[in-house]
Amino acid sequence: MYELASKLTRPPSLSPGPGRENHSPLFSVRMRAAEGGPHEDGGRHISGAERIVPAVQLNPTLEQLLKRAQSHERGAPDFINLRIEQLKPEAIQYASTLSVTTLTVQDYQEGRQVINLILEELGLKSTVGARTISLISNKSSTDRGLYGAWLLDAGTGRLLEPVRGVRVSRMDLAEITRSDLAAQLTQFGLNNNHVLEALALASKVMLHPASIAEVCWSDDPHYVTGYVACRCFGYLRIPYLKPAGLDIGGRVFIVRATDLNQYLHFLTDQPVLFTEAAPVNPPVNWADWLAKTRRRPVY
Ligand code: PML
Repeated sequence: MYELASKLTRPPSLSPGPGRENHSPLFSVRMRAAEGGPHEDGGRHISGAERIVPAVQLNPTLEQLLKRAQSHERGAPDFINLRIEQLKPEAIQYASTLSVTTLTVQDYQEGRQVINLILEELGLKSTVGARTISLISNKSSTDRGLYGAWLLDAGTGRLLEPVRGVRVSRMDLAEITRSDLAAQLTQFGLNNNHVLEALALASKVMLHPASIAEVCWSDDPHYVTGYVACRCFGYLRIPYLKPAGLDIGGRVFIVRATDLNQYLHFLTDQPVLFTEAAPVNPPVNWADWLAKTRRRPVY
């Protein structure tokens, strides 16, 4: 089991990450694409991605992100927003990613039961798990405008503002972390953008003490894997969480009572660069994992 050490303010002990060793400025590059107009005007979400790169990487990064927006299996966007912002060096937080473990399941029904069991291990009521799964699985495939995560109150299971969802922004893996993770993930055939980007996002969300857990599965029709992330168990991948071919997926952050504005500000505005990678563990059957897991009621 890997417990993420709190590294919100501590500078990284190992790799400094791109830009820190030569003091070249870092830029946040964000892409979001939709069909039927911008997301805020009700466009259907097609694709989104986040990078933090030094100036020399801006051109190739823009090219990669544009290509991704234009070649997504969810469709052809008629709205693409590419945004570049220079980051203040002192504003960037450096951190470690969560550890990664794949819990094997037989099918998506079993996968969804495992989500419930993990959330119960964290001390959450079964109604919170049920509400989380129902929110994601009942999201309409034509739901326009919603492309961020829902926030759910950990105690009541009630949806919090903004009900249209929050997009987590300004996080990336430093090059050295990307290579380290690529080497580790390759051993298990998992070195792909879905895993790397979801891991960076979940690791950022879990840096905030109000975050108790995140549950997500992809809205890409042929990507059926999802995860539960939390600080004590790390990033727990579940290979099947929906039937293949379905373009319904989403994210829910289960949060304790907190200053919501400050929480949203952290998720959307705080730049976080992951300069260390926690271990990627071998896959394990979910029941074996659960039998060896110590209950961690954090709520
Ligand atoms: C997404 O890419 O839309 C979410 C992916 C979630 C699971 C990624 C993984 O395989 O770990």
